[in-house]
Amino acid sequence: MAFARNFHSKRRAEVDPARVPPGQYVTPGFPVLSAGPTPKVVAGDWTFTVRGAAKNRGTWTWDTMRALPAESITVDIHCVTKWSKLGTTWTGVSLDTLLDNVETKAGYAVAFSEGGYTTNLPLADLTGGKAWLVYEFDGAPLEPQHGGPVRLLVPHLYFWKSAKWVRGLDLREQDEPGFWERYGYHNYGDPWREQRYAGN
Ligand SMILES: Nc1nc2c(c(=O)[nH]1)N[C@H]1C(S)=C(S)[C@@H](COP(=O)(O)O)O[C@H]1N2
Ligand SMILES: [Mo]
Repeated sequence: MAFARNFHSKRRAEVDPARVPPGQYVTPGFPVLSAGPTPKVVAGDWTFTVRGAAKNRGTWTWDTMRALPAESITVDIHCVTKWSKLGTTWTGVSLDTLLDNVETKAGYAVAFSEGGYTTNLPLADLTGGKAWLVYEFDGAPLEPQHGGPVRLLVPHLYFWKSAKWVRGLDLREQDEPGFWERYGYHNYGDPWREQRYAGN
């Protein structure tokens, strides 16, 4: 028992509290949170489409996406159900790279996924080195339950904005709530301001 207590207090002491947003706890695990069943998405059939209010809309396949410059990033992630996971490492393509040739007046984007999940973000939160399309977690292909083959990663917002099985972006001049946002989750979702639900 004494060992267990020491073990836990030691683990807790290793966490830098400055990295944990208000109301969150740190988990060493990697919980799976999905609103429905895990869809079967085969990498060879996967496409990513930028559509909506833009010139130069485009579609990438697995191969054309993988041919783009890749980055490895290590970031902390924060779920609105209060778990945070520190120091997660992902590999993927920056949204800056994908949106480089997309000319748009749109201020907003709705990310859409295989299976019908959507989530909305200001376009400015997808650019400027803040968001990626990722296909590896911890050096291995992203598991289907975590959104493989490809998910969105937007670590500065609550993790529901990181659409799993992402298939594209709908660019919009007007903001429109996505799946959880329509159910009362906060429209923006900044974990540092504890924007969990509408009205927070
Ligand atoms: N397509 C899709 N993406 C999704 C979800 C979902 O249900 N479907 N859940 C969101 C929520 S609420 C969270 S916390 C994270 C969970 O990702 P994980 O299962 O890899 O931990 O995915 C987000 N992206
Ligand atoms: Mo979540």
